[in-house]
Amino acid sequence: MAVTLNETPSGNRLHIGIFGKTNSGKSSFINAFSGQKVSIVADVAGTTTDPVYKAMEIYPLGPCVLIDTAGFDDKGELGALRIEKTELAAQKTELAIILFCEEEMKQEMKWYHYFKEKNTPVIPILSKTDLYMPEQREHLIELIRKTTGENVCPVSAATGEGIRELKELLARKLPEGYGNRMITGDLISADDLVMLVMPQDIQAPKGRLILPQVQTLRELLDKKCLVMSVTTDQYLAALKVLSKPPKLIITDSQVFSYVYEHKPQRSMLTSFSVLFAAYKGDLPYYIEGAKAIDSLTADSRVLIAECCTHAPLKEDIGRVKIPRMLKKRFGETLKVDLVSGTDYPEDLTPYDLIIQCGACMFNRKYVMYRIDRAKKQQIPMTNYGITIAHLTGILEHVSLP
Ligand SMILES: Nc1nc2c(ncn2[C@@H]2O[C@H](COP(=O)(O)OP(=O)(O)OP(=O)(O)O)[C@@H](O)[C@H]2O)c(=O)[nH]1
Ligand SMILES: [Mg+2]
Repeated sequence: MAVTLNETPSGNRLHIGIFGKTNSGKSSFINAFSGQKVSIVADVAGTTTDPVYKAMEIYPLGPCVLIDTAGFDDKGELGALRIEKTELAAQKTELAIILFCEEEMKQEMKWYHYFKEKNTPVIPILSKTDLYMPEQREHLIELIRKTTGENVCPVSAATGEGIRELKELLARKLPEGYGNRMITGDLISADDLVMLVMPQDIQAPKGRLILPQVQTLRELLDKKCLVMSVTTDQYLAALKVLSKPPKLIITDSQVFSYVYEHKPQRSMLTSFSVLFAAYKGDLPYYIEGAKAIDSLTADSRVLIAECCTHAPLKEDIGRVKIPRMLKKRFGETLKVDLVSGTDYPEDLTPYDLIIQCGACMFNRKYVMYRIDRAKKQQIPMTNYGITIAHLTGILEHVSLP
């Protein structure tokens, strides 16, 4: 949970991935599109190796992350590593731009189908249009249109042709429901009093708030709710001064039991993790996954998937708290493996359960990709907050968005 207000959190930005052969002009395109020197451009195949992630505001799209990737046709061992990174970028991509540059388009179409299968909108581009004679250009546009069944956007990074039109097209192609997802669902509406219990402990970044708190606060303000934020030690004092109980209390899941024990009867209670489980993932699957906790034994193996790569602190929730709770209940021999960042095993079958963090660093598309993989291999999956709520016996008392 290391994302803070003043950094460039990418979890809630529209991720636009740029894909194409080596030398098709991806990096030049991203530079022209952003009006900045984001990526290195060279007349050598394989210039871009690791994907480049550039966060920026694009009118009329709003906050986005542009992802420049390595070309498809990378060969050799290093090539395989690059392709792996390109695949990771593809898993995060919510809107794909594929650069076509010649009649041969086998790889381009492979990626086109990959995105279509995942319901990710794709825009095919004919790149470097300044290099073609008019008939050749029309011929290629028609060929790409016929093969993909999509309108083709002709673009030249050299002359700037097509860039403005493309931005408008992107806004029209936004993924369905994009920007409409609510963190708090219909739990509350205007004028409702909402209390946020947000311990600012050693885990919290100095002088800042973590992203889930920032996003929730912003949404509540936009919804015209009356919001009160307290640290855990001020929770009881705050309840005392209020003339009526809060309609909803949203708490950090680490102090869930305490907040539940002292909550006014009429107040609904939920946690940031539960809200984000629904916002970023598949809440019904997570709740089903939490039930699988009860069938764990001393021989079970659990995977904890942490998205942040922060230096682990004392009492770290994924490394210390959850493993301790599980071992206490099912025995010290229960095995817990932890992966962090974008590491996530291909083969999940050795595990009886996967416990995912709140994923504030990642976008919904990527989290859903992880859940999908767990579903395909029939492995139950849940997240930190829901695990804690289940283990402390309060999941049934939690209000779901
Ligand atoms: N004439 C013209 N040349 C272009 C255009 N876009 C890119 N180029 C040239 O094509 C070459 C490759 O461009 P890059 O942007 O590095 O291509 P890339 O797809 O990022 O290549 P890799 O990173 O190696 O996969 C460079 O020499 C660019 O100057 C364009 O719109 N018009
Ligand atoms: Mg490049």
